[in-house]
This record gives sequence, structure tokens and C-alpha cells, in this order.
Amino acid sequence: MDIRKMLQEQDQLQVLRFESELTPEEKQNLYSQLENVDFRMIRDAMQSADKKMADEIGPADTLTIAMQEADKETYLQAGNEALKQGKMAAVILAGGQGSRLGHDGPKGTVNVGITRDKYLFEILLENVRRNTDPLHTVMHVYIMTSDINHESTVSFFEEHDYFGYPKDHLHFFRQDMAPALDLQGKLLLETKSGVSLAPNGNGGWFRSLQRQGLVDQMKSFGVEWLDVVSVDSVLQNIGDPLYLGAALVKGMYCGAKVVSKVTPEEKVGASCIRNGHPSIVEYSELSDEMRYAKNPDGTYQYQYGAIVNYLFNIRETEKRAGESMPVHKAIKKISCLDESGAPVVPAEPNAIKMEYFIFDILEFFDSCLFMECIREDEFAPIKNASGVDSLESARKLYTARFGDIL
Ligand code: UD2
Repeated sequence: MDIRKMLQEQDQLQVLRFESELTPEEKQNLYSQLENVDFRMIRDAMQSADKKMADEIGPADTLTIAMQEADKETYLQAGNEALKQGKMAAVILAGGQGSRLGHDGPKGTVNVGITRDKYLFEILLENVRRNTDPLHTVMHVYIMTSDINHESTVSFFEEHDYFGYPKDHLHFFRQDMAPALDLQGKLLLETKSGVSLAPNGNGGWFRSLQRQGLVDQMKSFGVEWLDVVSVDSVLQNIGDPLYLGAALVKGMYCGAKVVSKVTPEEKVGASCIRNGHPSIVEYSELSDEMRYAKNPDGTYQYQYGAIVNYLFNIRETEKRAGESMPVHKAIKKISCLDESGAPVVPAEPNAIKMEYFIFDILEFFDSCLFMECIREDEFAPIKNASGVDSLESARKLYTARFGDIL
């Protein structure tokens, strides 16, 4: 690939500013980074990207707990049968940086135990087994890491002997990285031989799996469905037969578990219908108008929030994987080099961080199973060092749910 020509076309030649000072090895490093830069993501981000809060948004139908009751046995039977046949695999999204928590290391390595060691990754694998052990089956689990935490994640599992999970059913893959841009959309250099990169958000998981040949691998194992979950909830119900069964019985190809929000401000994406398609609006992008919109009976129109437990039919997701996804931008302070090559530690936000969000894939489908779950049974996220959604709150919820003193 002619790197210089490619950069010229993208109007990004400034990243070769220090090329003449680099050793052949450093040059190679820079070139291979540049070959992997997703220029389409940059174009999409700079062209518009932010989702519109347009008037084509309306509330979505939810399969509430009460509605599930009547068909529970049918769903369970269908789901358990599919699980027994190995038709579902799990994807644990563990490529995030967990910066709010302040834990030094991958988030899944947080020790949730008090009287003994009990790690987040260990708990998640146990949660898988709660669903599969009674069926005498083993689920394939794919753990998404990033360039930043891949080695430390894999060595953590090795050191702990994979927590007794069959090793041939545990797979690790790296998500793609996205470059940081200056406010004009130009690539930033972290060093003279390296662009500034960060994980590209939790919405890049399917394309990363595809690029690494893992979707084909899953299909060769007979897997048809994926339960895609966040790493940070100790009550994450992974491989839930009720969920899979409901999707199968209802003929849906994707699903999102939701909880009834505690307050309209709760930090969960709100489920809705946008332009006739299922959608989720992230809490950070929700307008007050939508956040506080009420039904005639006084209840909130957007009462349900997603907990990052998504269901996808592989074949149907593959058909849609080439579609252009919106890029979510955050303006951040990112250390970089200035034009003279001197390091800059910015006092003010100076850069654009780009991310794909997982739930944007839902909009490529005609319908989605928004399935309510009982908060105390399935949602105990660890986001902050203390207070709401913290290690402390998650420990209490875990003990209440499983009767197990940590
Ligand atoms: C996420 C949801 C939000 C709500 C909330 C529930 C998204 C975009 N937002 O918000 O709607 O459901 O959780 O607690 O899903 N991750 C990666 N790679 C990345 C970035 C994130 O793997 O590049 C993982 C991360 O490790 C975690 C999950 O995605 O497992 C959610 O990420 P987060 O904690 O940054 O999202 P949050 O809490 O803002």
C-alpha cells in the first residue's frame, strides 16, 4: 500500500511529519498502524454523526415481566432445547478502559470478594454455568479485549487456571482501535512513530469478530445466536433460556434486556422506536423532552433502560454488518505531540474520541425483543469507585441474589 498517497487522499499527511527522524523499525510501526486506521469512521464522524433527536421517535413495545408469565414454560422449553444443542455462544465486552472505577487493570480482574478472592470474570463464567450446567452442556464464551488490556486479560485467566472453565470453550479476541482526532479531524500523534489510539467503542464487536474469522468459527461450532453482555454487572444473566426461547418463539432476530428505570436520570440507554426501527438512545444523548415525556396515565414514555445484554442471530446480523454505523464523539483531553514534536499535556479538551455503540445495530433490524428483567435478579453494574453502581452496591446485590457472602 502506498501510505503517502493514501494519507494525501485523506488529507492526513501531517502524521508523516517526523518520518525522516524515524528508524526503519519505527517507520514500519507507524505504517502498519496507519494501514489499519478506519478512515470511513473518521469521515462519518466529521460529516455529521450525532443522532438526531427527531420527531420520528416513539416508545417501543416491551415484553414485560407480567407478559412473560403466561408463556414462560414455552419459552423455557424452546430456549433450553437450543442451548442443549449448543446454538448459543456468549460475547463478553471487556475492551473498555473502566476509567471511572479507577481500577488498575482490566475491569474483569476486579476482586469483588471481601472474605476471599472472587473476581468479576470468575463470577461471569459462573453465571454462564448456572444456565448450562443443568443442561449438561458447555457454552463457547468469547471475551473481547483491546490492544490496551489483551495481554493482561489473557495472563489473568492463565494464572487462575481459567477458573475451571473448559479452556477450549474460552476465546479471546481484540476489538479494533480508533484514532483520536484534533478538533479539525486530523489524526494526532502520541509519539513520532505512533498515532494516538483508543478502543473503538463496544459497537465494533461484530466486525472485529468477522475480521478475525471468528464468526465463521462460531458457525462451524453450530452456534446460531450470540448473547452479548457487558463485563461489569455481577448479576449478568448469560445464556438465559427464557430470553433465547422468547426470541425463538416470537421469531425475533435480536433482543435487548431492559429494566424499569429507577429515575428518569438513570444512566442506561432508553429503548424506543426510531423511524420505524428499534433503537436505543444513550443516556448521555437523551434530551430532557424525551427523558421526562409522560403517558396520559402519568407513567414515563421511556421507562425502560438497556442493561447491555443483547441477543443477536448470527446469520441475520451478518446480513447487516456492512451498514454504516453512527459514530459517537466525545471531546476529551488527550496528550499528544505538537507541530514541533514537543509533548503537549492539554489544559482544555483538545481532541475527539470516536466510538461505535452496540445498540446502534438494532436499527438495522425491523423489530427487537425488548425484554424486561427483574433488576434485583439481573442488574448490578460496577461503574464507580463508591456510591451508586459501585463495588459496594454490587456486592450487596450479589449476596441478596445468590445468598453467597463474598
Ligand atoms: C452502558 C450502555 C448504557 C447502559 C449502561 C448500563 C453503551 C454504549 N452504553 O453505558 O446504555 O446500558 O451500560 O450499565 O452500551 N466496552 C468495550 N469496548 C469499548 C467500550 C466499552 O468492550 O471500547 C465495554 C465495557 O467494557 C463494558 C460495556 O462495553 O463492558 C459498557 O461500556 P461502558 O461501561 O463504557 O458503558 P456505560 O456504563 O457508559
